[in-house]
Amino acid sequence: MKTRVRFKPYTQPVGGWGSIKSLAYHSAQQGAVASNAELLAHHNKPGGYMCTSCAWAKPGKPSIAEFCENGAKATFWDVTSKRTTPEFFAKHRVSELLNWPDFDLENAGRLTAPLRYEKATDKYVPVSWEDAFADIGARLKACEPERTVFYTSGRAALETSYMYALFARLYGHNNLPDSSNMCHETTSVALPPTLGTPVGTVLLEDFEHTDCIISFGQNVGTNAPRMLHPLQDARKRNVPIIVFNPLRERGWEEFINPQDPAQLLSNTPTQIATQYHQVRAAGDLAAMKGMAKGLLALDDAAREQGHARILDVSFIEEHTNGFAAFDAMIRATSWDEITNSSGLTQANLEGAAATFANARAVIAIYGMGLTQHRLGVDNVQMLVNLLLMGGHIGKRGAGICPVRGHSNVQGQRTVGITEKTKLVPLDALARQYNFSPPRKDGMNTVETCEVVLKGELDAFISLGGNFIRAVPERELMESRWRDVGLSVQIATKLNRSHLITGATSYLLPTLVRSEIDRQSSGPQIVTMEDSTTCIHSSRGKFKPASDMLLSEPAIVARMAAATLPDNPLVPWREWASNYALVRDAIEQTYPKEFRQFNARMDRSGGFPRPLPARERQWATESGKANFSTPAALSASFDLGGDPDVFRLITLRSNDQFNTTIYGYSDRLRGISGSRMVVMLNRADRVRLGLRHQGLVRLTTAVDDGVTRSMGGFTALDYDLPPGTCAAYYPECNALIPLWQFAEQSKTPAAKSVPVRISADTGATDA
Ligand SMILES: Nc1nc2c(c(=O)[nH]1)N[C@H]1C(S)=C(S)[C@@H](COP(=O)(O)OP(=O)(O)OC[C@H]3O[C@@H](n4cnc5c(=O)[nH]c(N)nc54)[C@H](O)[C@@H]3O)O[C@H]1N2
Ligand SMILES: Nc1nc2c(c(=O)[nH]1)N[C@H]1C(S)=C(S)[C@@H](COP(=O)(O)OP(=O)(O)OC[C@H]3O[C@@H](n4cnc5c(=O)[nH]c(N)nc54)[C@H](O)[C@@H]3O)O[C@H]1N2
Ligand SMILES: [Mo]
Repeated sequence: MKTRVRFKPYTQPVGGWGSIKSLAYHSAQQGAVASNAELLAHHNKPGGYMCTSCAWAKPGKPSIAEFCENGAKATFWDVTSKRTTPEFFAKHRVSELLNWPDFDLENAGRLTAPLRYEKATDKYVPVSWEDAFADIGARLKACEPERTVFYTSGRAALETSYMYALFARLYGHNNLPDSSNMCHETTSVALPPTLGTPVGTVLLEDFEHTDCIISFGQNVGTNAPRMLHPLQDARKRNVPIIVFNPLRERGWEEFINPQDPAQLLSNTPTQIATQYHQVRAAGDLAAMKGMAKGLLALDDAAREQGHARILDVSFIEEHTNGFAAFDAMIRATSWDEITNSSGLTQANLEGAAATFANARAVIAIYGMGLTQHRLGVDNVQMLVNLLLMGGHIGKRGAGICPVRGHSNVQGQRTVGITEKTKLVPLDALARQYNFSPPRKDGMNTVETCEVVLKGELDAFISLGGNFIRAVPERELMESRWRDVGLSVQIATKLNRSHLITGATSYLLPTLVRSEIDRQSSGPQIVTMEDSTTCIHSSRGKFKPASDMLLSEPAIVARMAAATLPDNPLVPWREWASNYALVRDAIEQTYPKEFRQFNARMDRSGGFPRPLPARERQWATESGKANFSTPAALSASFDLGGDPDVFRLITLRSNDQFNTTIYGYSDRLRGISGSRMVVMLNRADRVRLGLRHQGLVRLTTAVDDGVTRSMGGFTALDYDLPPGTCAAYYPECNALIPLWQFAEQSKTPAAKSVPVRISADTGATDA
C-alpha cells in the first residue's frame, strides 16, 4: 500500500459517536448480510451466537446491544457478501496472490468450495470433499504421527476442539500447538505453581464488588471493548483504576457508552484510569517491585504506629508460602534500580502502592504487555505476589484477570488441545476409548517452527488461524515451509498461510459461528468458554456463505474417519450429526467441569467451571499459594546500556483482529492511511537525526548471523517513554528472532524486540 500516512493524535473518548460511525462504515463496506438490528437481536444473547472477536465475559443480563465496535466488525467481516469462489482462484495464480496485502486477501471474501493446490498451474483448483478427505487420510496414514502437527487457532468450539485433540491422540501424537502458545501460554505456565490454576480467578460479578482495579499491558478500547462496561460501572462507584502501559491507550482514558443515549448526547465521557503510568517496555517487573516496596513501607509504618496492617497478615500466614524470601528480595532492591528499569518515579510508584493499600478487594487485569516478554512468566508471578500481599485471591471483588484473546482459546485447553500431557486426563481418555494415548509431550508453536526450519515436518493441519503470519522469523519460515509434505488449512477466508504451500496443500472452507449449522439431527449448537471460565452455548442465525461449506466438527470427523482404523467407541459420524453427543462425551471425560453439560449450557451468563483458587483451595505442590522471587528488574532480551537499541512493541491497531486486517484506520491512535509506521518518542527521533514522518528502517539488534531488517516505515512522534518504540503486528514479525521467546512458556517475545532505527535511504522492501 503506497498510501500516505495521516497522523493526528486522537483526543475523543473511546466508544461514542466514533464507534457508531465506524460500524456503519464496515457494515456497508462488506455488504454484510446482517444488519445492526440483527446484531442487536442475536449477538452475545441467550439463544443467539457468541461473538467471534474477543473472549471477554458475557453478562447474564445482556444489555440491548451486547456488542462493541470491534465485535460487530468481526461479524460484518464474517457475514460479508463477498466471495472467493473457484472462479476467483482460476483467475489468480498463488504467486500473484502472494503480493497482495493481508487486507486484500481477506477482503476478497468468504471461501466457498474445497480446493487443492496444483503445482503445474500454480493455482488452487476445486476438489470434492470425498476426494479431499480420502487423499488427506491416505497421506496421514503414510506419515509418522510424531512428524505431524495439528495446529488450532482459538476460535474452534469446545465440541470441535475435543474431537480434534482426540483425533491427534488416537492417531499418535500430542503435537497440538495453538494460538495460546503465542499468547497466554505464559499465564498457563505462571499461575499453576503459584495459585494452582492455569486460568484467571475473576468472575464478571467481581467487578461489582471490587474497590480497586490495576491493569498491565492490555489495550481495552481495542481488544476487549465490552470490558469497558464493567470498568465504567466501577468508575461510577468511584473505584480507582491504575494503569501501567508505555502508550497512553485511549480506551484506558475516556469512554462514552454508545448504548447510553444520555451520555452519547451530552458527550460527557467517563474517565477510566485514575492513574496512568507510562512504564518502559519490559519495565513492569521493576514497577511492581516498586509497588511492593511501597506497600512494605506503608505496612512498616502502620505497624510502628499501631494502625491496622496493610498486608493481609492472616491470609499470608494461613494460605501462602515463601513470603519471607519475597520480603527480603524487595527490601534488598534499591529505588535507584527500580526507577532506572521502570522509567517511573518513586513518588508515582508509592502513589500506586497507596491506592492499592487502601483497597479491600483488588482486581488485576493484564494482557500481552506482560506475557510476550523473555521474562513473561516472572511478570505474571510478580503480579500474583502483589495480590497475595493483600489477600486479593479467593475473595469477592478480587482476583487475577488475564484477558484472553480468541473467543474460545481458554476452552480449547480445557478440553484437551495442548501439547502438555500433564494437562490432559490421558487415563480417562484411555478408558473411555480403549486405546493407549501417546504419553510424550508434543510440540508447541515455537518447537513446530524449529522443526519446520530443520525440514522435519511431514504434515501440518491447521484448524483456523494464520500460522505462518502469526509466528516470528517470517522470512526463514516462509522459505522452509515448502518442504512440508502435506498442508491442510481449514479456514473461512484466504490468508497468507494458505499461499505458502507445502508439497500437497488443501484449503477447506468452513462455516463461521454466526451461520446456521444444520446436520441430519437438525440445527446444531456449539459451546465455548470465556475469559472468566464461564461456558456458553451459541446458535448460528445466518444463512451459510455457500452450500458447499462443512462445519468444523464435520471436517474433523471426516478427516479422522479417513485416517484412523474403526473404533466403535469413537462414533465420528454420529458426533458430526449431533453435537449433543460430543458434549456427553466431554462430560464423561471431565465430569466435574462439565457436569450436566447439555442441561446447563444455555444458562444466561454461562456456567462457571469449578476453580479451587476461588475457594482458597490451592492445587499446588505445597498446598498453599506461593510467593515467588523473580530476580530480574527487566523482562526484555535487551539488557539496556546501548541507548540506540530500542525495545520494539509489536501491537494491534483498532482496525484488525490479529492477522485479519479490517482496514487502515487505527482511529484510537489517530493513525490512518498505512500500517507501516513506527511510533517513537520525539526526543529519540531528534537525537537519531530522523525526520518526523520520514521513512525509517528497523533492524533487529542481535548478533546471531541472521540479518532481519525492514524499511518503509514512517516515523511518528508519539507519546511513549524514551527507548521504547511501537509498530504493528503482523507486519513486524520478520524482525522477531525465533529464539526470543519467554523462558518456560516459549511465548514469542513480541513486546520488546531489540531494534535499531535508521533513516531509510534506499528502496523500501516492506
Ligand atoms: N479488535 C480486536 N480484538 C482482539 C484482538 C485483535 O487483534 N483485535 N486480538 C485478540 C487476541 S488473540 C488477544 S491475545 C488480545 C490481545 O489484547 P492485548 O493484550 O491488549 O494485546 P496488544 O494489542 O498486543 O497490546 C498489548 C498492550 O500492551 C502494551 N504493552 C506493550 N509492551 C508492554 C510492557 O512491556 N508493559 C506494559 N505494561 N504494557 C505493554 C501495549 O502498549 C498495548 O497497549 O485481544 C483479543 N481481542
Ligand atoms: N509480533 C506479534 N506476533 C503475534 C502477536 C503479537 O502481539 N505480536 N500476537 C500473537 C497472538 S496473541 C495470537 S492469538 C496469534 C494469532 O494467531 P492465529 O490465531 O493463527 O491467527 P488469526 O489472525 O487469528 O487467524 C485468522 C484466520 O483464521 C481463519 N478463521 C477465521 N474464523 C474462522 C473460523 O471460524 N474457523 C476457521 N477454521 N477459521 C477461521 C481465517 O481464515 C483468518 O484468515 O498471533 C500471535 N502473533
Ligand atoms: Mo492471542
